[in-house]
Amino acid sequence: MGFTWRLVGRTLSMAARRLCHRPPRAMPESACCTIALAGNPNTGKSTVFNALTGLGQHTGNWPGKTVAVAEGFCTHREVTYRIVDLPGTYSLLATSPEEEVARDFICFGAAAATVVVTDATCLERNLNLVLQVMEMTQKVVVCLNLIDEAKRKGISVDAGRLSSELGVPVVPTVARAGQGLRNLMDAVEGVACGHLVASPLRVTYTPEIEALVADLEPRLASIVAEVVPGISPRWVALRLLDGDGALVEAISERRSQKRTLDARLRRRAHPVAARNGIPA
Ligand SMILES: Nc1nc2c(ncn2[C@@H]2O[C@H](COP(=O)(O)OP(=O)(O)OP(=O)(O)O)[C@@H](O)[C@H]2O)c(=O)[nH]1
Ligand SMILES: [Mg+2]
Repeated sequence: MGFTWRLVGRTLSMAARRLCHRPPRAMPESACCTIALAGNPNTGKSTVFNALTGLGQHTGNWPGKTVAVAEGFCTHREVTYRIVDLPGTYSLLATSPEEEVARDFICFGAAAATVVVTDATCLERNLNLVLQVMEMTQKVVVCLNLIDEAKRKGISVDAGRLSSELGVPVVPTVARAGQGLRNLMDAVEGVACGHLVASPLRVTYTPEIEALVADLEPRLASIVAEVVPGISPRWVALRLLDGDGALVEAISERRSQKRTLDARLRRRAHPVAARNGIPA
């Protein structure tokens, strides 16, 4: 179910959607939430990651894969974020170990926001992944990197227009010079805290696919909300139609693990509640 630029172009020219601003709801001081950095190879993800996290990074292989994932911490406006630098991928269809790791992290990593780092000199190619991430989750920020290179090549990108077309924040940066990173973290904070509510542009498929999705999506909604909150049931329905057995297995495995854990916690909480006079 790949995308073509024609589809992207047609979808982008549909009615622009607006970001909805809600009154700021402060995060508790020193709270730590996870932010994923995704993007095509060579778009500057690690440069953004290094500029944000500085020292104290940790790099390790993803369990069971020889794919490196780096993590570090960044404090912005008194909130500490765990930043995870994902491997570069052109898509999230899980056809390579890198795609699988990036896809699984966005799906199961409980990230408060995913930043998609894009190359402003070849945006067309990068928007494919942006749309795929937006299909998975609403909590997306687009980092429009390599703005200096784009300028050098005579390319200018209207970040405001792109943001209203996509329905998610778009922040221009020159990561190598550290430019725009404060704005990027402001947008991340807005999306992670929930005071910047994105309404990502939705790709519409053929009527046959849409009819199947309309049937599956409501039936998946409660399982998805229980096991992978924040992930779109529409995206899970599309993966089911794509025959993605590994994803279905991963979701059902996590569901049974969660239920076992919940039952154990209830059993442990029961005597404590009884001692404190709280009915079970
Ligand atoms: N001119 C310019 N170069 C940049 C910018 N950001 C990153 N680079 C350069 O782009 C190259 C690739 O940067 P990386 O940070 O390694 O890219 P990446 O996305 O992590 O690459 P992979 O991990 O291989 O997918 C490096 O040479 C960076 O110095 C920028 O804003 N402007
Ligand atoms: Mg890198």
